[in-house]
Amino acid sequence: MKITAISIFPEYFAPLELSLIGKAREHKIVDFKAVNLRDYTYDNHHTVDDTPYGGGAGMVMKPEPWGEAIDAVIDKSDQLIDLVILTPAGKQFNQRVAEEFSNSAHLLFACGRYEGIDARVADFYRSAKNVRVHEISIGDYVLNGGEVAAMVIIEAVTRLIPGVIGNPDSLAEESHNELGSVEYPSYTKPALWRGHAVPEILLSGNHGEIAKWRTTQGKLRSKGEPHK
Ligand code: JFH
Repeated sequence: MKITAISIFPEYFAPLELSLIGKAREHKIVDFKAVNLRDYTYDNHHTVDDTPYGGGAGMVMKPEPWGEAIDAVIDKSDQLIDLVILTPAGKQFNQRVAEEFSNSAHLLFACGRYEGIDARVADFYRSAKNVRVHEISIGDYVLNGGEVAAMVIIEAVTRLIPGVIGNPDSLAEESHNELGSVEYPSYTKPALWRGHAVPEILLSGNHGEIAKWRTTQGKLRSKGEPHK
């Protein structure tokens, strides 16, 4: 999978070189690149923003640098591109969307700042060949830009790619997870810690009963109830 992030702060993506994606990159499973939007400005001040039409506070990102930067990515690629535009007004990201994105050949993240990107950028690429546009929010709160949201999505997506995570069993279990139903509480040694014992059933060796208990616990947990 190819992952590209376009941003005025490409340094934000330095942590992606580490840990999970670092391993995926080493093994050539994921090829990540951060692109500096200002490299696609042609004025002396490298301007990326301007005042909003219709008035109002803040600045809006100009469409031209975005068009130039996105075109450069598209022109270098012979694959179908999933262009993910981060916005607080987008469709909410969840595990299902993560699974959908994990099948992508090329994820391209457009990470805006200020009050976001001129809306015509999304409109333009919706009618472009070999591009699917996704306007995505990671939750109902407002961030200062799309970079952190893109990193959240990249982490959720890359761990679903076979070979990225070290433990294949843990993902197989999650794949038939009806969101929450396998979210049972986990325990390790010691069996007694500060007066809190591990639930006895987990020490029983009865795998059928353990599976049933975990299902019940997962359902309670997804309703926000504490385990018993
Ligand atoms: C982002 C920002 C929008 C709200 C015009 C009317 C209301 C501040 C780019 C994603 C999630 C984001 C996110 C993603 C990308 C950008 C800041 C945008 C407004 C705009 C205020 C710029 C925020 N899930 N939360 N936040 N911003 N205004």
